[in-house]
Amino acid sequence: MEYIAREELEKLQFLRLKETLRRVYKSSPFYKRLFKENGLKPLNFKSLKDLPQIPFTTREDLRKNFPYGFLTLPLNRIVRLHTSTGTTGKPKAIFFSKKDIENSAGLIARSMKMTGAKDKDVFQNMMSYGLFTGGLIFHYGAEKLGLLVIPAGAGNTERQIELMMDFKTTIIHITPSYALYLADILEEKGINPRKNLNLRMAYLGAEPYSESTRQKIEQIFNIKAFNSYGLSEMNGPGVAFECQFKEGMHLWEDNFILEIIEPSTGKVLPDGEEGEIVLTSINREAMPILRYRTGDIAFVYPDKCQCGRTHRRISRIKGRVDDMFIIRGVNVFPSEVERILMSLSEVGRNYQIILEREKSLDVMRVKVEIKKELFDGSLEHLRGLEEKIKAKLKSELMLTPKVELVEPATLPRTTGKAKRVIDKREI
Ligand code: DLL
Repeated sequence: MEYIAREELEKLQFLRLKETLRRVYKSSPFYKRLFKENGLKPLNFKSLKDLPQIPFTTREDLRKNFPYGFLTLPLNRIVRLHTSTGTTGKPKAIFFSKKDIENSAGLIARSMKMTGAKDKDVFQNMMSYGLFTGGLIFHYGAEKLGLLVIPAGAGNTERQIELMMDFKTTIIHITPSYALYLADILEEKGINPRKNLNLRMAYLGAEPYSESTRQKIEQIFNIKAFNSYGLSEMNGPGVAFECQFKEGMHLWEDNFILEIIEPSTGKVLPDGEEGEIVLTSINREAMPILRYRTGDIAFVYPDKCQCGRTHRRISRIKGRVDDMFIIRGVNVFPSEVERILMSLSEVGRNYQIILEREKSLDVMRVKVEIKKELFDGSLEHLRGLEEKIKAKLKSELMLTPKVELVEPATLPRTTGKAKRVIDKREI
């Protein structure tokens, strides 16, 4: 399936799309209504090109129809739910049939195999088990591929280290911010991750991070780190994954139809142009979602991957449409700030962006942890560095930030998804 000819892949996509349209038209309360309101009938879809006739589905739609408004199966056919917390209100609840669970495990197994995972590997899953998909969905996939799975979950870092050492863990699944936190704790305990651990790979995902952060993690642990993308609404992880060439993530197009749109107009953009990822699940039973606006910003690589797989690749996620903030007219993605900071060798592993208002002007203050080796009990001798960071941010972002250096390991650390931006402007 990974190397299927494009033409065959598109044929399969259309078959699965038709099946999905029939299913939602017949049984999903939300889509029954939507199709009726827009005069749409599954029979009228003659090719993939007809897909844009369907209006987008948004997070707001999921929220308004919470909890069961998207289901296409009765509850006796549903075996699990996961949720994803939004910024406000109720979480989004996503349901799985037995086949959906089996299928999502298959996509994880396929992704892990692509990176070179073997059944003799020891896999420590350091993402939260429970309502979050990063734990269980990945777990089932790793088991399917036959690895020894340690269901460690997130947090309890000392215990994680003990597990890694006792069982000689070779692969970890972890958020990039937790990986950096883990590195801090290992350092504090005098354990050298390059020598005292047996890691060879990490799967990093669930939040935006920069290429420099990936490289930092690879260097600290002496491993290969692969980017992994997904969202609860589309099973969770296993939507797109990097291959050995690590240039973009292959999005599994036999399961999802990929579109990139211009966020303000909804216009579909050609490959190569940056915009919002829109996904249609075409291999889900319990709760297929059509043309879902993910909010995630990326582009599709227009060329073929050296590995020969035919599923198109999406770029590293730049951020979410709603993470972007505007300071004095300049649009800033937190991931841009991160990329700039992490490219400086003096910068440590953590940072925080604070947005505030000074005399009715918006200001971006960036707190930056310095590298441990530079800290001698005071920050006084580092004024020059402060200026350097400020100048670098200013020249790349076109806005003048305030920069505040802080001691290593003093900013809040997380074992899950990091919250980097604190917006005090409304208060
Ligand atoms: O985070 C699923 C997941 C678990 C993906 C484990 C990868 C690994 P949600 O909690 O619903 O699901 O959050 C989905 O997280 O829309 C993106 O904004 C962000 N995200 C996920 N993976 C990446 C990534 C899981 N590799 C939301 N890079 C998505 C950047 C990511 N952002």
